[in-house]
Amino acid sequence: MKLHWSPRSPFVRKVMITLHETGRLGDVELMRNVVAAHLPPNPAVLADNPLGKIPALITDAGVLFDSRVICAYLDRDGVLPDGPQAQTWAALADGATDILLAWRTELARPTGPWAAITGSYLTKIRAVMAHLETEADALADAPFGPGHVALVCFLGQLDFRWPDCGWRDHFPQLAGVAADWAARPSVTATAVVDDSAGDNALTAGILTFEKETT
Ligand SMILES: N[C@@H](CCC(=O)N[C@@H](CS)C(=O)NCC(=O)O)C(=O)O
Repeated sequence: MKLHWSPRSPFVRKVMITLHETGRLGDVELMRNVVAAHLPPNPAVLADNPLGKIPALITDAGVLFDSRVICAYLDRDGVLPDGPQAQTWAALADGATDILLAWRTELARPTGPWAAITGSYLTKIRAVMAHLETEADALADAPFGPGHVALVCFLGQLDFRWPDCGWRDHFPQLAGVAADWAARPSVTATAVVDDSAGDNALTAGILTFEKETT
């Protein structure tokens, strides 16, 4: 199998964690691709995924996308316990990750970001984090599954692009369970790597959490 891959992509990371957890890492050849919503679609990716997005997995049975489809395919033997709760956590995490990516794109807009939409993103991310704080016990009690995989990648993206947002101080229960996930070999082995450093200052100081949410 071949995977359209980037070390910076939170959605690709879901696939990489799943490959580690299922012991299938050796079955996949990684193909480095640069993609971004505001760049012309990468032709190599577009040829396999008309949406121009990664991850996309090339298998003998055809090309698979998106990350949730790929992860389900890779874990067809059920190593990571799945179910409606796990999928709901995955949907929440993926939706929040979509927001973080769209927010970055908005901040890169040459004419400046549209304040109405970045304000909406901020409100939603705060709501997601407040919700996850209330789910911390349930997350800790549930076996590590597809929802946890997606949450690791969402929180990893938050740490990668908004390293100073201080979410651990505001959401200590979530920080506690996230620290347990961070110790898993699949998670440490897939830490985000910025192989084109230089634009991280773009988001500095934009995302903060309010005292009321603690
Ligand atoms: N729902 C998709 C989202 C994938 C996605 O947004 N990937 C980003 C990279 S992390 C991408 O390919 N962006 C390029 C674009 O939007 O054109 C999934 O779960 O795989």
